[in-house]
Amino acid sequence: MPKTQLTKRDKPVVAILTGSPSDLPVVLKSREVLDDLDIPSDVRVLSAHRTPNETMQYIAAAEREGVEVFIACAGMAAHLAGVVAAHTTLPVIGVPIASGALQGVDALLSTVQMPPGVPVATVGIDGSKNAGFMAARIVAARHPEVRDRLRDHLAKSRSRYDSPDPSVPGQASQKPTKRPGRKR
Ligand code: RP5
Repeated sequence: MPKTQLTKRDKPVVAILTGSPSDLPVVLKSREVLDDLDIPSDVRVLSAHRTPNETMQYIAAAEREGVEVFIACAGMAAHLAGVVAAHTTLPVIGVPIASGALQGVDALLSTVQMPPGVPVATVGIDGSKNAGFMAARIVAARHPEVRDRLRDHLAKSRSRYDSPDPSVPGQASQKPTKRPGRKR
């Protein structure tokens, strides 16, 4: 078990890969989550189709440098997460990105339907935030302080429900509402 507390300034333990610069606005949401939890990460634009050699080299280097989990984001015929999973035994989280004619449905199916033995833990279309949280949960297995930070985060998100106030957006539904009766 590591002795020191993990901070953003340490060597990356999460590697975030994405297939195109055009994906970055969505992809960077997972980095924000990791930053907020003080977990060091590295973001790279690398494509399974356009830069396959560089992608493989990066995966090998990241493993050597102490990365514990990969997040791989791609749109359309999304092969990036699968390619990462083929080259490492570390956990891989796949994020299907909404783009092109099918707006992420193609990427979702490409990412989630992996053959047995080469798993990709797939989040929803554009589910970059949840990829960050899932990566944090994986990192927390080796870093207990991250588990504490995740617990704090969950407690904070629960506290929004402590005193429902209908004047606050999103809380109005806590008021008992009349449901339309069945017409007989
Ligand atoms: C995928 O194709 C990328 O992940 C991106 O979502 C999509 C389109 O890429 P660009 O043509 O915008 O580079 O490989």
